Amino acid sequence: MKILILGGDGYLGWPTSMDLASKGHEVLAVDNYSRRTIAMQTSSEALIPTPNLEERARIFKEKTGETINISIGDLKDFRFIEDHIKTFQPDAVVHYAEQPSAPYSLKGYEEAHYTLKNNLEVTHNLIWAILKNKPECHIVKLGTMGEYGCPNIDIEEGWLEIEHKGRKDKFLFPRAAGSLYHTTKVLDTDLLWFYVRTYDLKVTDLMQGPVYGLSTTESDLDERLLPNFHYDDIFGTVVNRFLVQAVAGVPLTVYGKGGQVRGYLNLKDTLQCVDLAINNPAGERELKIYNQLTETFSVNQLAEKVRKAGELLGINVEVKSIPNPRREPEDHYYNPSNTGLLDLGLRPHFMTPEVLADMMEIVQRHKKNISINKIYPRVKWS
Ligand code: USQ
Repeated sequence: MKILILGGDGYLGWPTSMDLASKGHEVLAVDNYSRRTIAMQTSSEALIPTPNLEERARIFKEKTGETINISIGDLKDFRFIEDHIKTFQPDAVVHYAEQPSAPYSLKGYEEAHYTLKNNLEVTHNLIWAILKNKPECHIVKLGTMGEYGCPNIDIEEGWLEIEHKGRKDKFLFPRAAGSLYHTTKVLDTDLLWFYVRTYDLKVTDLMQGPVYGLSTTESDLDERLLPNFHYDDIFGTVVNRFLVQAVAGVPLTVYGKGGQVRGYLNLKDTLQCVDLAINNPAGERELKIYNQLTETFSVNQLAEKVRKAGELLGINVEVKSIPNPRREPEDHYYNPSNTGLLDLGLRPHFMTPEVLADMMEIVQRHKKNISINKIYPRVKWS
């Protein structure tokens, strides 16, 4: 297939580009380096410096013989995205091109405005570029489990059947996001759903939990092919942060009571899920929604897992609760359904102490790059 990856330089976009190119697809990866720019502006640079996209594609070609085509530009410019859809004529688009950090979206007015504008305009431009130039193209959109919040009922996969006063109907599962970033994802879903039911767009929305990991088949070929690995409070997700804190000898920063439960998945499983979504496209007027997670843990359980992984390497890991910079439930019910992708054939890589210890070994090799200043939260929710 011809596959366009939007946000091809990102933590998920780059490994996805390599994975799909290795499977024989014709891949075009697009990015405007927004994450790299924000990382510099906020002193949140990744642990391991990564070459730019052109250079990464060159190294990837050298190692595998496969090609990843690159284009650098801003998808907020409608003509830029339209040109790519017109000339490349993709069968599928994987849309990661969003400002993905919840803390950044709450930093101040400028950051909130940028997140809102970027995420919604890019999604809307993509929709129109597809409708006008390749309406049968399947959009695989990265959503987030955070759209649902933490409801006191089981979380279904995207939809909920409701019986009200003797009548039944099916609706999008209620959304109640915990940050402005997560709210932009809710708005994306609504936009896509409108265009699906009104213009026959084909969309799969992947509701993903926090991802952890570094290793993929392709990134294992050369350290320069590793994804951007963040441990700062802006872009670092909790598991990746804890592993760096453990190596740095900083007590793990459990926010508040640590009873916050989320659905996690290994980076390798993100790649499987995207592949499964591409190979099982939504039909016309169908918005397919999958909950993309493989296991659920509280923050305290994660900290314990990292402590055990540290033991395997002879590292003594301390855990210390700090005041929660976020406004979120710290002790709550959480039971998301996730059978859709498993039924399609997803084979999860679970979070064992060995898996975490392998990651810690990579982090140890780059220990000199760790800056303690980037670890503690710099953004408060209110
Ligand atoms: N947390 C801590 N200590 C830390 C960092 C985080 O206790 O040092 C807690 C947070 O308070 C939260 C949980 O860990 O309760 C997860 O936080 P996170 O920073 O790993 O995840 P989040 O901000 O929700 O966002 C990340 C990605 C985002 C994606 C989302 C999936 O940055 O792009 O959409 O995970 S989900 O969380 O399911 O919405």
